[in-house]
Amino acid sequence: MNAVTDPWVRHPLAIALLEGLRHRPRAVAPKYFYDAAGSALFDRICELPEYYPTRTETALLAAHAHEMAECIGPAAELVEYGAGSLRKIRLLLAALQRPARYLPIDLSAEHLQWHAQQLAEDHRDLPVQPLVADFAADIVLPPMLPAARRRVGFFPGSSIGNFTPDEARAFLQRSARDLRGGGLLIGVDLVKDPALLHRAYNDDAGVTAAFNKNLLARANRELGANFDLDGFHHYAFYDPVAQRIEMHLVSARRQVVRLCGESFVFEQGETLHTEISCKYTVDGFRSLAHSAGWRPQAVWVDPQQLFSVHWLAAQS
Ligand code: AVJ
Repeated sequence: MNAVTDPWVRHPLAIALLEGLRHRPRAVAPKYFYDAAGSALFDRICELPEYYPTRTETALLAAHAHEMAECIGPAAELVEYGAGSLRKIRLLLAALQRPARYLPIDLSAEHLQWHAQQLAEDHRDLPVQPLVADFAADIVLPPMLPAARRRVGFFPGSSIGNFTPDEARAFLQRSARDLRGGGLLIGVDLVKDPALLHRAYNDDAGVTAAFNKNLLARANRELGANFDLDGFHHYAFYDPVAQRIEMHLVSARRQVVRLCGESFVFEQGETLHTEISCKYTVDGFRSLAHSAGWRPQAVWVDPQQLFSVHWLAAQS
């Protein structure tokens, strides 16, 4: 039989990597971390002692779920951006009045399907409609259910930090349009002692390094590339001027990598930029949201001021 191989040239990861490797400085968007292995590694990051965001935000959601549910109101449709393992939504669901539907959006199709199934089994009356989509661009939401009163976004984890402030504003403008008449509950990591930030992205167990290198492992698995995972150093640092973490893979030596029939020379010390994670002050984020057409309302911050959760109201 004449077997036809995958149309790998049109593979989104192939397109992004080829373009990112031809460009200087070399860069690939962080959304490509999240295949099934990357999503599992990210779940392990969330459990690390150094990685405070997940723990802190989860505690805020647990402590203030009823106030948040009050903001969201009854019979809301919840749209979650970058739903991951669907853990945090459970805290809100426990406090919400008659949620009309839950629409988790994620790029990692298998991971999303599995966790959506688990959630649906635990919430028999809740319609769950997973969407495999990239919210970095326009998304098309299905029409609201007739029984729903409003549509509310949930964007936890400070994933908005993966966008530059300009890209974040563009996302907030698109979501303000998609969630017209509703609101957005969004988690935002705060500026803080750089040493604390540095530790959060340089854990002792090396899970963040493995997560970073999973991008290369993924290229090897899915695209037949030949990245040597030991030939690259995980390097993450906080830039206090730009108020962001930058994560890189730094070539340990001069090497040549083959990808989709093309050769790429990495000089010693040359980097592939894989992620930014922007941090905000509470006021800085509120004014960004305001400039994107939202009305910033309640904010919840932990006593150590590590993390913030914002309720933004949309125009009607
Ligand atoms: C999922 C984007 C919020 O920026 O902290 C964790 C991803 N990268 N450790 C973050 C991440 C390295 C995370 N976000």
